[in-house]
Amino acid sequence: MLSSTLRNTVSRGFSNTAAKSTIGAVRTKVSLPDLDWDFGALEPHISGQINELHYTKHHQTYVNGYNTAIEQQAEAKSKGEVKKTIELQKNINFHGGGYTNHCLFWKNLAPEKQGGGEPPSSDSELAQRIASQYGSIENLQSVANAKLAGIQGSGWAFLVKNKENGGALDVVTTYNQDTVTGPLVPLLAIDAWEHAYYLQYQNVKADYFKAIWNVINWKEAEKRYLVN
Ligand code: MN3
Repeated sequence: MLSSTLRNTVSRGFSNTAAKSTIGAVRTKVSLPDLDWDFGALEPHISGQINELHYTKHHQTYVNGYNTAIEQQAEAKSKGEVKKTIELQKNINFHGGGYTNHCLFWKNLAPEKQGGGEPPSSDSELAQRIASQYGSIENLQSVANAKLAGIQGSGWAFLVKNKENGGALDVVTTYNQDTVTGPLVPLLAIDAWEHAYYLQYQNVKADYFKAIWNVINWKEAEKRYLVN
């Protein structure tokens, strides 16, 4: 139930961030997704304090910012204010990306008691793809951690499936709240903003990147690999 609610919310976010005309369309406000676990459930890898602030403050800000920008843009469009309409698109992309990325992030994390950190089943398509491309899940994690470490400032790393390349996997990074679009289907989203780790890991972000694999929800990544 929760997962289908979240999936609906995520897909709604994607369709809203696509710059299609909203004239005459019903604008649905986005809201925070339900979490499948308590704030403290990812400890010791991610502290409860981080999760609480991250979800109730940071993610909420993107929700609010997106809803506001969509309303403002609809108003600007209705008045024929082209310059303002274009300017507001920046806010829509930023907050809509932040909203979407965090929905992916929460869902692709799970407490160890709920399967967090357990690699995908070896007979799954995803596990076989990882083995053929990276040799092992450990190698994939090393590639991802190196890319995460290479982000200068705020951004995200995504494990993606490229629909235009036979479903090949790749690890891509984005800056700020840019999300992945087009043929790139996000399987995992990892938040590399300081707010995601600083209260616990301070300046040693490499330790956060290592630790997060203990709470990665590979079951969710497997689902995303198959569904999309
Ligand atoms: Mn964040």
